[in-house]
Amino acid sequence: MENTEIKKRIFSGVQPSGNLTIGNYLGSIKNWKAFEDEYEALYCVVDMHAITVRQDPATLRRRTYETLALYIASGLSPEKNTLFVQSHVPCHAELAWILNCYTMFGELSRMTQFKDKSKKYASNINAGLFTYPALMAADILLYQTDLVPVGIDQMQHIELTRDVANRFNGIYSDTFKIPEGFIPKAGAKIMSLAEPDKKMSKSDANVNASVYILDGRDDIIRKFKRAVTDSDTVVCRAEGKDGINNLMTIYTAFTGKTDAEIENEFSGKGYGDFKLAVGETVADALAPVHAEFDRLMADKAYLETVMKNGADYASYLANKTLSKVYRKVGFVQKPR
Ligand code: AQP
Repeated sequence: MENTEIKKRIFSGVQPSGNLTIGNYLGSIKNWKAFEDEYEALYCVVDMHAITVRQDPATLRRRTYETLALYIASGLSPEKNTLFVQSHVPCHAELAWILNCYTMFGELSRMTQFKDKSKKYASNINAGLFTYPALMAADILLYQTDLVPVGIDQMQHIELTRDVANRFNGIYSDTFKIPEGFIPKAGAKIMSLAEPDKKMSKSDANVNASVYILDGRDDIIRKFKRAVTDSDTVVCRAEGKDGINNLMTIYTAFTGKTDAEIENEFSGKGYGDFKLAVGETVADALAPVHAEFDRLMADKAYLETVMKNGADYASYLANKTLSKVYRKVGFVQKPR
């Protein structure tokens, strides 16, 4: 259904590049439901971004379905939100090419995600990894997006999107809405349980560093029990206590409790009690997501209907922007 009430528009997405972590959940998906009534929202499974790192084709296909199922299992209604797969809407690739021509080499070279991933995947530093932000700018700008809810790690790409959009608008007159990033209050950056000075990532080779949304209860609790902390014993937020700070952030994101309330709850208790409480809380919160996920994955036909409807509507919106862009840059319209 087209946005006839002129609600503000939201766009966001997740790469099906691994098993989704509670970082992806708390930094993005979990917060999306709150926008459902106030905004018109589009959420994409960004499979084209995922292939900037080598993916096994069968696994990528499975994870694309799983990511869509997780969106719905996390509470997003396909009736109220447009849920779709990026490669089903060719306008993303088409606009990305154009934006590549308005994004500077120097800008892309400064992106920390590119620097980090070039180190991590040193034998496959492909051009797509480098121009990833131009594709992300296309994702966002195609829908004349107002707000992009993301974790902190993606803010640099949002800034670049704004710069590219302003540059294009400056050359050709207003074409793109300038989007704002939206960072959640709690959970904007969840750290690795094994190396708490590093972001938790779905592609981390150490499976104990990340808690996956679909981890079973026992695994979740075990991973939190093993979480790296420090030699202190008092549960409180302080500089140098990266591990405990991270666990407090996770606990807050799932319970809404403030730091003072957590410190009070665990005063006189040790790290062991706290880690167990965090593990149990996370496992309890994710149990209904697991049940709904299993139900959805058993109904591929339903997921495919959601995908198709989502892509049809997204294509309709995206084509409007793309044809405007084609006109502005001077492409000749194909004769009818
Ligand atoms: N650790 C995190 N804490 C909070 N938010 C996070 N996000 C990712 N990790 C954390 C947010 O999740 C959304 C989807 O991320 P993405 O799949 O587009 O890519 P990413 O940021 O590169 O996430 P990963 O998990 O680290 O993936 P890989 O390992 O494939 O690179 C974004 O909103 C992101 O901010």
